[in-house]
Amino acid sequence: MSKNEKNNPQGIYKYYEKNPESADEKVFGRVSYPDRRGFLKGAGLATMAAVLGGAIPFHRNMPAGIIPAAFAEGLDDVMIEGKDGLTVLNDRPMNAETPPHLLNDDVTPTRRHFIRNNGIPPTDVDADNWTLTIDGLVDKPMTLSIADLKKNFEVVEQQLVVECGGNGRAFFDPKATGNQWTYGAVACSSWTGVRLADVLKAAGLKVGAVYTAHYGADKHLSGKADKLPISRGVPIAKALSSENLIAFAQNGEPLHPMNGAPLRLVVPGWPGSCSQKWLTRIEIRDQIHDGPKMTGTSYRVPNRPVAPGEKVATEDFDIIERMPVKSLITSPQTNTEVMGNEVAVRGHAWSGDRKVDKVQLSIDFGATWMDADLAAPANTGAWQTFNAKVKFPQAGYYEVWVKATDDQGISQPFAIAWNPKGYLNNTFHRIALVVKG
Ligand SMILES: Nc1nc2c(c(=O)[nH]1)N[C@H]1C(S)=C(S)[C@@H](COP(=O)(O)O)O[C@H]1N2
Ligand SMILES: [Mo]
Repeated sequence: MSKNEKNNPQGIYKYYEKNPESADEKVFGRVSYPDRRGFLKGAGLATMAAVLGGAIPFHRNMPAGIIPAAFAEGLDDVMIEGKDGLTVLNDRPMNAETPPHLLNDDVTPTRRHFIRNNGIPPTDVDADNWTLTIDGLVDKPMTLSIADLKKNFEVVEQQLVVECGGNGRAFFDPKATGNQWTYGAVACSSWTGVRLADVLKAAGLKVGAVYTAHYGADKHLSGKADKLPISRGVPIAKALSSENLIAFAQNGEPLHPMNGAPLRLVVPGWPGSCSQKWLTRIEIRDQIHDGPKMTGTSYRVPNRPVAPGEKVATEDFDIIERMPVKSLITSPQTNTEVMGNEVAVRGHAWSGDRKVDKVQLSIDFGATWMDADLAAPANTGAWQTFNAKVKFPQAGYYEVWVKATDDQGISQPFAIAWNPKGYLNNTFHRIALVVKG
């Protein structure tokens, strides 16, 4: 649903009127249904019953596409099977973010992991018969099943940050087109898989290898089989760094269908778009990859400072590589009341493929800052959790601001470095608190 529809429960009904089956598919996510009453069968029915708080005795009578009246409010919480509390920004393709206070866990539970889709996800995914092909500039092109990957390579589990390059776009002025992500197009799940580097080494990179090219099984929004929604890649040096995984499990379970089941890349610290979902092929190329969303101004920023709203020639854009230093307050939730004069503040900080050295908080609009306690990352590519006790001098309205500084001494800026496509907003996160004293 669009933002407008979200605030207007009628929207969902209109939307179902047009095409109930595709609405079911989008609203309830994973679908493999043989007939019109799909979401009322199997997992869909169970989910719905759980959400409604009881079984639906007459579910066989429910026409396709009917929306239980109980869903007219709080729809955001129930829209996507296996997800909980996500805010839907767009339904075609499905894009949903996580409110900051639901990202409070050190390791993001799958149900809280955001969804960023450029196309139509594959349905009827068969993990047992899934294959990954490695080809292009390699000595030994290969096609591997998931079982082959597990058998032939060391299996590792790592906590890895995935953040969309457009996270924070909603705060651009002038506006940038695209999904209006606020804070929650970021997550740090625990991923299990094999190292991309190990697989590439086994295939043997040939002299002249420059870039990877990633391909997935999702379809272009037009539905045309020969058009890809997105196919990005990374320079060989980045591909060979040991934190990148070809992952088949998320938090100890198969990947969520919307997070790329049954196989995906996880390239932490770089734009999420490098982490191809529903991964089927990695091609090694002798040039910078030129697949969809690699060229033009996609995932690129001007190579010089520009004024807000300035037009920038396409040749003046550079491909985004590492993501910038950033932090997020995940507790307390913004707009809560604080009883007493003290509150425990908690959150996470991360910086591309660097470490964060320092996290600071301010309650006086940036005049003074205090250091928070900052934990080490669980492993390279994980975010770092911070904690602080914040005292307020008197009752009243406060904002808590957070600022992280990485191991190169680079801090978050106060103001957005505006760019035409709305990428890389790493300004301070702020929460509002009313202190009751
Ligand atoms: N096949 C495929 N892979 C994809 C995408 C996609 O649309 N199709 N979206 C990318 C983008 S832009 C991001 S930010 C991440 C988001 O991962 P998530 O949806 O699991 O959170 O997936 C990336 N991988
Ligand atoms: Mo993204």
